[in-house]
Amino acid sequence: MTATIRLTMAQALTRYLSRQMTEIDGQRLPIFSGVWAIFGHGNVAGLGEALWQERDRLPTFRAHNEQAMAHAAIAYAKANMRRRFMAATTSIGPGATNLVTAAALAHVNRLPVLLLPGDVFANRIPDPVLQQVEHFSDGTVSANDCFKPVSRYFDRITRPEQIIPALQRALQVLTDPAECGPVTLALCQDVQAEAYDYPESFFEERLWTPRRPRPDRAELAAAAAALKAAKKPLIVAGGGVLYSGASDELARFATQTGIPVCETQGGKSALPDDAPLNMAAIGVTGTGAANRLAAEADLILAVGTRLQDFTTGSWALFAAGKSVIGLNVQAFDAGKHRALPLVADAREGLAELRDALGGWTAPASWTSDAKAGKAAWRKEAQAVTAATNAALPSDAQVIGAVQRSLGAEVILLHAAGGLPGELHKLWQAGSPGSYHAEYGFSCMGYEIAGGLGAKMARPDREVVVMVGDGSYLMMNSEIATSVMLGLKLTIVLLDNRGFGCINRLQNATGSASFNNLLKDARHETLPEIDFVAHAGSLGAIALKAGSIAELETALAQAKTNTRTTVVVIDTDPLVSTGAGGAWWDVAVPEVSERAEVRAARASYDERRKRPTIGD
Ligand SMILES: Cc1ncc(C[n+]2csc(CCOP(=O)(O)OP(=O)(O)O)c2C)c(N)n1
Ligand SMILES: [Mg+2]
Repeated sequence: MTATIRLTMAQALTRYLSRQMTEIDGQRLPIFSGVWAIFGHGNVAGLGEALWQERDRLPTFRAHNEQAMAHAAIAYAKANMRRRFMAATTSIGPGATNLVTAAALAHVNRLPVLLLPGDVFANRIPDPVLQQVEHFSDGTVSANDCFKPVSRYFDRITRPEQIIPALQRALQVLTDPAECGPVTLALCQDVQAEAYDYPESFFEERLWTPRRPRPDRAELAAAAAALKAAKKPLIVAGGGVLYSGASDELARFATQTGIPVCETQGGKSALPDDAPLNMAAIGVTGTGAANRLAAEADLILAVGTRLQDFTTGSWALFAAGKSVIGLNVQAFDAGKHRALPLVADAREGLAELRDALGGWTAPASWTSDAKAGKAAWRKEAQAVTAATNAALPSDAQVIGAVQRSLGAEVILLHAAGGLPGELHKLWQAGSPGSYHAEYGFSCMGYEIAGGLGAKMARPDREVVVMVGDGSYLMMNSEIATSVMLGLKLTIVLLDNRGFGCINRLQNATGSASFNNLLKDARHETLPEIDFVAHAGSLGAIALKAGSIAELETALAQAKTNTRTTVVVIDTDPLVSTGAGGAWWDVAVPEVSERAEVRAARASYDERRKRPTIGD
């Protein structure tokens, strides 16, 4: 007879989670390092009690906002290169729907997170319970159905034994490099508390090791042949390079073949900025060095990238007639835009492709031209990041100060606003993972909570969050959690009094400044927000830097602080770096009262005549 143990569904869930293991650098570790929880009636009695019982093996962390706690969990997985994860549990109703944006963020970025929202009573007897969304024509619908389009796997647990297959499927998805993304298990609140005789074998420790699929022989041969025929090949390195731990192999590949490498937002820091063939950022927010090569290249080897529009300049960046090889562990990405697919793990794929190429190298003139372009770009970047006495420095000048004060080995984290573009171009990343950009969803409010997750993953590193005033105001409450948990962040807050980058985009598409900067929004009183007082009230050390010189002093001080430190600096909302960059397709109105919009539409139509390979 199978030995069983009588547990509630919630107890079975926490017991199972705590027994799933991974191995990193020879060390066996729990694959779930904890659960973020905000309790309500939908999870406190069931899952709350179970988490308490398991608290020594599976720690619980409390946050202030469900979306933010999921951001922390997602950033934790990203900073761990998807090798370790966290779960997040909420009550039903608003607690659950607060998680939906974070689920979408994890979905877009292909990042693993286990979401455990509470759900309504499976037995329906007390319906409608507090916070239940009643659907008039479908009794099986609850607010948690919102998770379906933004989860890689969704299940609703309406009987206690269902948790057995659901958890196994959850772990399969979370640990699969191709399928990887958010898993949502909606836990009916009565079922959380229901007991069942679970087989003891279900709770045996299980080791999960990452799968590294090797290329198909025919795809490999076709990719090698295409590369050998290329005169001007270019590598585009995406986040998949980092997640696969393929940085060393990429460096070897580039050195052996002489093919220059460009990095997407997700792929930045795959190679250190000063690696000889690293042309750094590509695309809309790319360097002049990378984008010039992209415009000339006859073959793009896209490694571990989703090829989003910021990378491809809405597909206008590349010249017509070039071909693409899609080296990706996910066939969906590998075959995008008529690419020759090379479905494989990035590290394995690059190594086998290098072998298949024998001693082939790209023409020497292409390689030396690339190196010269990089040197020229560094000079341009130096000029825009140099120190200044300007009363309102640019984002680029602030970035220069942060880099000079804190170096390349911090973990620099950002997500939305003008900063991603400037940092992608200008930040000189150090070792793999030192640059953490959430630019798949570019979600305002990811930054501070994400910093918290990154710090949990890498407590040995200084985590530096760069954030605009808009993003800060959208979500800042986890500053208090960082203080409470002793997880120190250095937060640099650039206050340009509004949504600077969207105001610039608005003007660039011919519209008047309207509803973005505070001064251009309907108001009775123009707000003077005291960010120093605000951050201080949450427990951080907070100070204002009146200039770039003061910022450098403040950051030197922040480095020695053991508590979260927020340094606020006023910046110019109208300036962004002109050097580098590429076109981005943002549709301009076809008819308008404004002559500026009509002119912008005319140049938009002109640009769209350029051939693209976005077919
Ligand atoms: C949650 C969310 N809402 C809206 C947007 C659209 N958006 C992108 S950047 C931005 C403004 C950001 O303002 P701020 O953080 O101050 O940065 P700045 O543009 O001033 O550099 C907005 C509204 C978004 N990315 N995320
Ligand atoms: Mg702003």
